[in-house]
Amino acid sequence: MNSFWQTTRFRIDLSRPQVMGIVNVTPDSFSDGGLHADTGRALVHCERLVAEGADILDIGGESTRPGAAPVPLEEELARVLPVLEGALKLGVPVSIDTVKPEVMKRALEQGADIVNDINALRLPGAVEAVAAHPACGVCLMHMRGDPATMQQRPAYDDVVAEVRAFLHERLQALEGKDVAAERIVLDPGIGFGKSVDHNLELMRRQRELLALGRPLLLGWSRKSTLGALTGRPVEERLAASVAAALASVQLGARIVRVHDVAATADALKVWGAAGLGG
Ligand code: HH2
Repeated sequence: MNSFWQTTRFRIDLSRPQVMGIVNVTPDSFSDGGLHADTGRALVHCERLVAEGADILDIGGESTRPGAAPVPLEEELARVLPVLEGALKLGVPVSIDTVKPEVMKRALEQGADIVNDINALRLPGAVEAVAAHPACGVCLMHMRGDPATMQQRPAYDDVVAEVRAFLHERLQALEGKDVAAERIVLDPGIGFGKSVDHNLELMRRQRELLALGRPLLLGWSRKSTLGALTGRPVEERLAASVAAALASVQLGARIVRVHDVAATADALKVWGAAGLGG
């Protein structure tokens, strides 16, 4: 397994698990909608996450929670580009969380390090936007359907096999455009067109996805499957989220995408000191 993730400015060493801190510049995200919805507050949040130990910042301007309304291109650009500009000065890799090729292009022109696409670059022009860049990193995530409909009775014969086949196909699509494998990480997309049982099956059998030969990124933070397991509302899922991050690292993930950076970074330090998850 390659233990680096090549991105625009940084070759990220994955020998230590990386904490990707979530910055939602949205009024309607599922757990923190509206909290960082203007540039100034979003940048304060970025600085705080870096101080808390974020290795990577992930900036998104469109909520992907089930049933979320789509955001027009100009609105998404207006939300994310000013935050990206400030975040790029903080000394850590910055990722842009978008499905729109035009947002990817503009963000990459501005210097973004990584494109994180929950749609795995399936919109026309998205693969090309990444392939036109010499070195940016990319995260390809599995999603069944789209955010408007994805939680309506998701069904699979074998969720792990189907996620794996999908990610394999997307990896090949990028490699076919000469995007080097070391720029790419993969994500099974917890909660995106999956039932509680599907998500837990993906967790238990996560190691099967390592056979694709690329590092895994996992995003369990505050998600509803953790609510189903614990009976807790979204604002009370810190312990469950940290446990899920540790479990995913133990099962081979190299990047965890989280809201609660300080708690996750601390837990991973102890985990690492115990010789686990390395
Ligand atoms: N989850 C969310 C958004 N982007 N990207 C990746 N690679 N993996 C994920 O699991 C993932 C993601 C959803 O979480 P959040 O950003 O907190 O909520 P919202 O989409 O409502 O803004």
